[in-house]
Amino acid sequence: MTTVLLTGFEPFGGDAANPSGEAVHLVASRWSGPEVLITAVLPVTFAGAGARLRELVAEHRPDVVIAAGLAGGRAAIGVERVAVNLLDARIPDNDGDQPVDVPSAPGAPAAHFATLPVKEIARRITAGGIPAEVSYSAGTFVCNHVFFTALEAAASRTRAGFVHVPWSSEHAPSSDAATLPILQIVEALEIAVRTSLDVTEDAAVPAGTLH
Ligand code: PCA
Repeated sequence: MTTVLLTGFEPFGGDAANPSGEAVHLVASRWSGPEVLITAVLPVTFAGAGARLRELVAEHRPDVVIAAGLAGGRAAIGVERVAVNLLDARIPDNDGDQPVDVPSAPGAPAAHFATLPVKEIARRITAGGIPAEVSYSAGTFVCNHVFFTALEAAASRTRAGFVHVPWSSEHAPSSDAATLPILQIVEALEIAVRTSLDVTEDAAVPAGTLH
């Protein structure tokens, strides 16, 4: 049985809501298979999030792992391509921990690439009328840590990656914040999952940035 693990996060940094956590609940409630979908909402803690993700991967042995998180201020869905082996927290996590300049996984390589078809995912989300792009930095906070952990923990047959989402329109922190309706965030994650299951060769199109 093909299994997908899709995770989101709890609220953090003073926000009342985290659209990534809300969206994975909604994806689960709409899921009709035929693959098994496992969803979880991770704590926004360096100590807890990576460990929980490792447990979920060990328990369910997923074929696809997609972790999602909030990138407040971004206007588009960001399909992350690069996870760095670095924790450099600009704010404390929900435990009050603020690691600076320590590795996500001591002894591991400096970076890992997502093993999802990131360009095709961004292309299909955009084709669905939802703004999306390939992103080349997932930051250095808990999301990047979970992204790096997913790529360390995943079996070689497993495809793993990370999707950053904007604030939801329903819980915008201010009236001029960049947002997307939560239903578009849900649809974007569904497209990311479906594309990861169906597409083995990524699209050979340019998606990089000039700076
Ligand atoms: N976003 C944060 C951590 C949890 C989340 O949803 C990040 O981008 O690191």
